[in-house]
Amino acid sequence: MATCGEVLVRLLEGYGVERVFGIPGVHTVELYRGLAGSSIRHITPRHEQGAGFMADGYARTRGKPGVCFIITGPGMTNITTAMGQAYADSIPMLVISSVQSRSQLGGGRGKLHELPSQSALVAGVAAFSHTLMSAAELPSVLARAFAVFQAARPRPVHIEIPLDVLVENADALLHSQPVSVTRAGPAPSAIRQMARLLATAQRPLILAGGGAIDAAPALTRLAERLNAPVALTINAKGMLPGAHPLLIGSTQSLEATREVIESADVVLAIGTELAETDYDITFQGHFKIPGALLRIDIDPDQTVRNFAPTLGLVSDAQYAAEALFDALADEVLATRSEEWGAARVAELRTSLEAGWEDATRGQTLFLQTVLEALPDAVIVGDSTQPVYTGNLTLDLDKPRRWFNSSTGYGTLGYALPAAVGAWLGSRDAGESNSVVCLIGDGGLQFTLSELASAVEARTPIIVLLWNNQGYEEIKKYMVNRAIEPIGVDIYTPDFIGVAKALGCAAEAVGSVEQLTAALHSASQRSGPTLIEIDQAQWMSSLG
Ligand SMILES: Cc1ncc(C[n+]2csc(CCOP(=O)(O)OP(=O)(O)O)c2C)c(N)n1
Ligand SMILES: [Mg+2]
Repeated sequence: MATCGEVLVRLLEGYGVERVFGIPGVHTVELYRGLAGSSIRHITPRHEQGAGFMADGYARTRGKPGVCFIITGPGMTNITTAMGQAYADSIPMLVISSVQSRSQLGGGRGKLHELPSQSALVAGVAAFSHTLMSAAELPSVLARAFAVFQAARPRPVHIEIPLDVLVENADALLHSQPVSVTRAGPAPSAIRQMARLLATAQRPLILAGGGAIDAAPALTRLAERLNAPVALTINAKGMLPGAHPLLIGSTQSLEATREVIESADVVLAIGTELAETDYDITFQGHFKIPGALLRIDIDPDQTVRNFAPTLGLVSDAQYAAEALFDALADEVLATRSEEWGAARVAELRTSLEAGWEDATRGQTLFLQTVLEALPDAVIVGDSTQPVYTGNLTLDLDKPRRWFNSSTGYGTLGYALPAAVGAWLGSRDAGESNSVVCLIGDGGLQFTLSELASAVEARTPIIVLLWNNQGYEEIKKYMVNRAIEPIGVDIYTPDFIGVAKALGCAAEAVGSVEQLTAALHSASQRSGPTLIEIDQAQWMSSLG
């Protein structure tokens, strides 16, 4: 006989799942019965938040949902933060958990791991949370989950399986097949209208977000045909390579870039929320789009949130960008001023670069040193100084190579477990990128124990620890508001000693040369390395 738990594992294999992240407990052992004989490999973090962040990093490099097996109660409350980050950044994640037996749901009897309503608690950070009331429902609820991942705005999905359902006989389901759904394409009439508006525009401009990363080739052709400058969100970085003459970068929160966007007469916003962490990171307000606004998004809600469009279109970004490019072949383009397009972008970039402060320059040099030593690196960032800087100053040559928790939900501790997941996802995708975790001394202390998971999973991630002995970003906010700093000068341990004790290679570096040498050695290892950079020492080494 096959149990519901065993059939679940087979169905997940059918959907192409290669890894699950989880910490087993008495309530989930039945999820593991089918795992040993399957092709799915299990990764054990040290905390369920780590499982969620690993699944998130995995999804971003693999381009497939990250899957977690989680115990009911504390396991699920632990993973909700990671689900919140994935929800905010539209990352596909499947969280499968146990829950009390059907007859005891909501019983309040004080059973082990019991919550009043686990599903209600998790529903706020999921596309949906479903309680499987019989094994027979399993194929259809998995089909719903994968329909979200394949064809809707990707987000976490939670399926909880009552303990008695988990062991139900599910022989009848052994031959169920995975279902596949194609994303929606654009309505031809809307494409014609948008193409007409873009063709008559004199100063068109494109704002692209993480929802559009698979549309990179089509969008690049479109931008080139229109001579339209392109601004990318953090999650879209790399859609246009750094040297592309139409690439503005990701500086939408800065005044000079805002002036360019304000002078555009038609703005195409595609796969972007137009939200605070990409367009107003210093919380000043005043981001404006006075031109006609064309919005394309897979999520109908998102075509109208934050900025009402002149025209909104619900579609997959790639299909829409391709259709727009084709439709423009039938249009005569308005004569464009020579001062627009590449010329305007070059002027903007020169003026922005002239204004970077010393700290920004020093941290940019730090990031460039990393990319020179490891040109293919995927850089997974936390919420720390050099990540904020890179968000503004760094351009990548491919998408899925720069992402961090400074955006969206903004969770400290993300980068270490997410880097482990990203390394595994990169390997499962058949790529051989180095994976770098860029994290502060505060952020690292949230998930430091995941260094042990990285050792165990044999992931040779390179953890770059930016140490300034405190929560510097928050200290700055306090000082700027004349609040006496409290709670921000934290005790920082001997990270090198801790990392070594956890089984990692570790060293401290203080200059460009030392960093380059340390990165080269780290990239030769089969396990993780921690490289500590003292902020003050780094800045003074630059003279
Ligand atoms: C879970 C969580 N708690 C608190 C914060 C608030 N917060 C944002 S940045 C920051 C400082 C982080 O310190 P560190 O990682 O050392 O980076 P630094 O600012 O010093 O470069 C804090 C406490 C947060 N973003 N997430
Ligand atoms: Mg710090």
